[in-house]
Amino acid sequence: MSFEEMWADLLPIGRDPDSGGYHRFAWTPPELECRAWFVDEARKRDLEIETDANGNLFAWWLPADSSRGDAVLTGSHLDSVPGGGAYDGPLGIVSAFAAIDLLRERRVQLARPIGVAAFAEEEGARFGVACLGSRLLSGAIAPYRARGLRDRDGHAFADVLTRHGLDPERIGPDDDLLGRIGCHVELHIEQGRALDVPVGVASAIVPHGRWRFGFTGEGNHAGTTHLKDRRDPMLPFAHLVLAARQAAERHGTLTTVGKVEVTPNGVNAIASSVTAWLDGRGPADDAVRRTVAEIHEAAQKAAREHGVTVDLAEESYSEVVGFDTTLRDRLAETLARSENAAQPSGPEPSGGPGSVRVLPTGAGHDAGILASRLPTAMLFVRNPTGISHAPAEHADRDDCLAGVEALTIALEELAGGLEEPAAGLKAPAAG
Ligand code: HGY
Ligand code: MN
Ligand code: MN
Repeated sequence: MSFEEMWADLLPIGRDPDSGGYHRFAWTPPELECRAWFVDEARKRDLEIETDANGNLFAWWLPADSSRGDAVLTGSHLDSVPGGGAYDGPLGIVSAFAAIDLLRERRVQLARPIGVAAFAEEEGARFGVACLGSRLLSGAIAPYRARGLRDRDGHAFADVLTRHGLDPERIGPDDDLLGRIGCHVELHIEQGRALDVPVGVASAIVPHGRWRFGFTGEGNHAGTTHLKDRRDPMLPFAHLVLAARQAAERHGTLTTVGKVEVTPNGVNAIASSVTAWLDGRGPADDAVRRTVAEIHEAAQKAAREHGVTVDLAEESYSEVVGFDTTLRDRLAETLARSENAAQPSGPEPSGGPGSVRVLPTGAGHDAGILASRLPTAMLFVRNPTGISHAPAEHADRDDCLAGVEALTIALEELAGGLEEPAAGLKAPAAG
């Protein structure tokens, strides 16, 4: 099954035929269909399939001696943001299976296992917490808090797990599983305009978080309630949105209010409450913290002026992630060597990490969460549109294949190592 064939199989799942955007929310039919695709591809490759207590999926290629320790994990996530692009998440998983195929074609003998992960609820689009599966696995979120998370229809995360054969009382950090993983390399589409060559290596993830603002006023009739008698939560909400942009400009950060829920959400009814989510990111923790504090003050001031109450909850926050420099440089050097090796004869190849783009990102990833527990790294694939979390997100076929080649080289560097058996000896069956 080539990269293109796998990609073609996955592409239609959960895609809105009108907008072209994806709606693959954790444990909903489209994402379950993606999970089934993952299991099918793993089975085709005789990989050992594992679902951890948190609902993260793993497919393991074991070395000939069936050892399980010090594994090199790759993969990404299958879920999407509402109306998301095709590449954010799935590119890392399809590339991982394609890389395993190439390693086998090249008869690479594993010195340690290679795993492909599909982490659960990376986008947090259903239960509100980004990287929920990897946060649970690494102990970055308390299990009781995760159990209580609810989706917009009121379904509790615990009940959804139960419905899919998992025990919500068993969710949480899994030191045994983490203990089997030596390092993690996630391949992901680059989500901005930062990469002008097919493949790059990540240096860091900037601090980022999401906050929920709840404005409570008084529902009333749009046609019979005088302005002076209103306690309309829409007004402090409007101040929040404008204050977010102004604070971002002041502090050199990025703020987004992309999700809002209005109750009762009627044309001729003054809202009784408004819930709005703020996504805040920036080059440094204090800049992000100051931005959010200023926005909160502005929201409180406007709420007071309109007889509305406002409450604020931090739903998730990730401090700056500096990827493992040894792993990062080893990947960069490996890719540089292969690039140079691949270069036609001509000017002396530059070699060394300098010849491979190393860049930070403003997007969060499971590799950023796992970085607190084990050495992690990321490979980025160029996105010519520079758009992500939207249908226009794109990676050219040649760049996707360059990403597969880079991942293959990286996995061989990290997990390969046994010499090809002497001619005539039977190569151990692929584990
Ligand atoms: O929101 C993010 O940065 C990531 O795409 N989950
Ligand atoms: Mn994303
Ligand atoms: Mn992603």
